[in-house]
Amino acid sequence: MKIEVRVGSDSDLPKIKNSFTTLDNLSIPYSVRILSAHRTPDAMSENARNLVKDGFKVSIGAAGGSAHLPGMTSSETSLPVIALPVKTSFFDGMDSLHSMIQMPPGVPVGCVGSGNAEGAAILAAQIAYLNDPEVRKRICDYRHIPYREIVFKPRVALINSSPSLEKDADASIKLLSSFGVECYKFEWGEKILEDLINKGCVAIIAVNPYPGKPLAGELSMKTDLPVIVVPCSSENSLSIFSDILGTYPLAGQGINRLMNGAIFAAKVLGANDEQVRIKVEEYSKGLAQEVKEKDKILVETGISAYLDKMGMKENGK
Ligand code: RP5
Repeated sequence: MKIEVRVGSDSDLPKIKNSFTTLDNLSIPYSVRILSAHRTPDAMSENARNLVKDGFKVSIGAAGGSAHLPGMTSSETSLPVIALPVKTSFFDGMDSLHSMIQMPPGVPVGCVGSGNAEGAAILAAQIAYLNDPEVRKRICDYRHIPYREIVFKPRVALINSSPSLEKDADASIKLLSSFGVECYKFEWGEKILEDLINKGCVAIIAVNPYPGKPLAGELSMKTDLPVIVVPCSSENSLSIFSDILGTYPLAGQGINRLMNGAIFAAKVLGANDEQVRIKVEEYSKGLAQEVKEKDKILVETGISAYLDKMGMKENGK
């Protein structure tokens, strides 16, 4: 079994039924668990830590309200975790989505729109079976999109037409290379899909700087290659979520979180390439070590000395 679906409560099950029917229609098996980030944190973490050993390639974490399940799961596994915000009675699931999406640097999830259970299932299938032509053909038939042969290599496309994220784009390419993943840069254009497939890319990171235009969403409707979208903006407007708020099978990242998009891409490829996965695992251990060292210094020196040492002003950075 390659796909796990975990819900925070049994009350989520009827609300994400489309995930199950979609996977059933694709004849793809999956395991379903009730694992709450808040009510059963130990069981939730332990199961997340065992996902790789148990043969899974991807997990869908569905939860509502203060929806920390996918983020906490991602903290405990090198596999990609798809965050499925469950619709709630007060804010139509926007509370769930906002609890999930803006993950801290280094620990990404791929977030779909609230209630987008079908999109989450399709995305999970596309990730788990990226290197399986037979299942890819089934997915393409189901989605009424043309099947294109690929030779699986850890190679991703980065579409970025946004100068404000240029530095992050270069840093992302460097980071991906340290994971053994090649990354080619592209700009948005008519023939983008053809161009990146011709280059041998098998996953796509798309920075979308155009509020209200779901460019990445539209791209995801033409291909079964996993598409990761990074909304990019300096404005406070919900229209920058136009990709994520649709019903597309997209792995949405936090605003301007391009590096997380790159790490999520590495997790997607790592699910299909053990050497990449091990590198991602080592990277996460390094992140944890950094935080532990900072905590040690803080405890030993106190707040003022710590802020001085780190070059941080007392009222912010
Ligand atoms: C979340 O709290 C669950 O994912 C669910 O969406 C919500 C409510 O849970 P119940 O009170 O219905 O069990 O953790």
